[in-house]
Amino acid sequence: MSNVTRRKLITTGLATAAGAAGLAAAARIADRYGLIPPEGARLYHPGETLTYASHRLLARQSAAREFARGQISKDPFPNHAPPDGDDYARLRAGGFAGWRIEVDGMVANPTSFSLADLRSFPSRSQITMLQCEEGWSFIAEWIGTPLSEILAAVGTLPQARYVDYYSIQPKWRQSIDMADALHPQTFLTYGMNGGELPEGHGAPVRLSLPRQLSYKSVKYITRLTLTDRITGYGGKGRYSWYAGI
Ligand SMILES: Nc1nc2c(c(=O)[nH]1)N[C@H]1C(S)=C(S)[C@@H](COP(=O)(O)O)O[C@H]1N2
Ligand SMILES: [Mo]
Repeated sequence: MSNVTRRKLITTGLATAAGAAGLAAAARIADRYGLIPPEGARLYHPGETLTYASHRLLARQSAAREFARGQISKDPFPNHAPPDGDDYARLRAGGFAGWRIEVDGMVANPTSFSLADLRSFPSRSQITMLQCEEGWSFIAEWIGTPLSEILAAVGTLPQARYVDYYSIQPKWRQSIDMADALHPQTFLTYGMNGGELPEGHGAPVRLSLPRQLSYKSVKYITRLTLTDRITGYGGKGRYSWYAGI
């Protein structure tokens, strides 16, 4: 091997090694600052990592756009497959008086909330866009209680890092991390466009997460569990965990 090709071989090798080491260092730093979504070690899943990292970096409080009342969509589309079984029908027939939202896991005071309980917390409204992963969207006013109010009331323990949430429809189980759970635009939503939340849109209560694709905005919420790890979520494989937009 001539000197020139040998030198070229070494410099190429060094550059490659430096590149790999650089990537590994970047991965370590990104991980240390909580910039890699917890869905596996996904520095190599650039889209997901980028939205997660930029949401976390952008003041840690990046907000979804809010719209004017006149921009509310005329015909919001309920992507609706009604909950099957008798339970939902029975609860609806009773005006949802018997509906409960259990909050348990890593909390000081596990609590079962009725809708009346929920309504006794501060009520907020926001006009935001619901954006489905399939490409359609609409703008609506969402009325509810910031999830942070509920988490404060039950005494979230410091080791809690995620909120798992469950629907009366078992396959719509999802999870978010504490940054999203405590975000001021994250609501437990019970009203829409000035009225009650319609059945098709998740009555009596759904999550609203306007910074994420709307499959995270689970309808017919029955339970929230605080955990220190992601224990599972619906649509794994088809839907990514974070889904930031
Ligand atoms: N329980 C439950 N939550 C759900 C769904 C569902 O079918 N069941 N669909 C999800 C999807 S994919 C979308 S796009 C939105 C649709 O919200 P909408 O019905 O209010 O339009 O709800 C999300 N939350
Ligand atoms: Mo969707």
